[in-house]
Amino acid sequence: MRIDVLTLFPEVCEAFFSASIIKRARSAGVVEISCTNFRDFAEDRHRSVDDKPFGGGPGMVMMCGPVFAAVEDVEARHPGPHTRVLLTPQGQRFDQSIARELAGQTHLVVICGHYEGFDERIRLGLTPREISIGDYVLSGGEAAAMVVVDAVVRLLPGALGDEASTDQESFAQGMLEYPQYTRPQVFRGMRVPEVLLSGDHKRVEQWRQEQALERTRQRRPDLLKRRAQE
Ligand code: 6GU
Repeated sequence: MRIDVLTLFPEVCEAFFSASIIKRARSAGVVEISCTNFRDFAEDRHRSVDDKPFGGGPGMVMMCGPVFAAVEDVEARHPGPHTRVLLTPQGQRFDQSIARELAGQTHLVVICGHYEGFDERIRLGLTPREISIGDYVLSGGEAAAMVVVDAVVRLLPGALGDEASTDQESFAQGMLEYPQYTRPQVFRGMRVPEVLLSGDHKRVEQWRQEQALERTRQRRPDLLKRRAQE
């Protein structure tokens, strides 16, 4: 898979994509990620990427020119099917099933806005898939791009190495994770549950399932309802 992230803050995104699992996935050739600055596609000598809204009002609006030019440039340099993703609080709420869908694509072109919003013709002309990461306001799409790219990349075959698999994870199963413990067996009087020390894999598995179910029931009953409907 290839991912192009188009942003006004490529260094911020690049730093995040250079650590941990994403770094490893890139080194392993599982994903190619490139961050591009809209400002490199500005059309005036001030390198403008935003301007005041027609009709007045507060804040600045991302201009069409640099956004269209940046998208068209990365797509021309990497022909083939591409999936345009626009990060905006007005988009569809991101979840694990959207992450899985995006992980099945070959080239994601991720557009991060900043300022008060995008010129509407960016939506109309580029017809991107619009995604939000939740019901709160961020100052820009960069943090959302990191969230989406992280959730997608770790689903790509080979991203987690041979040892791990994502299909037993929280949300993949439509449930929260069971409690985990590591050394020491007793910490400040708190003991690791006996079953986990028993060496009885069947009992351990059963305990974990019960714990996951109970935790989901208490904290996220909505997930169980959704699971029942599927
Ligand atoms: Cl994708 N962008 C911004 N600016 N704010 C958000 C968001 C995205 N998702 C939730 N809030």
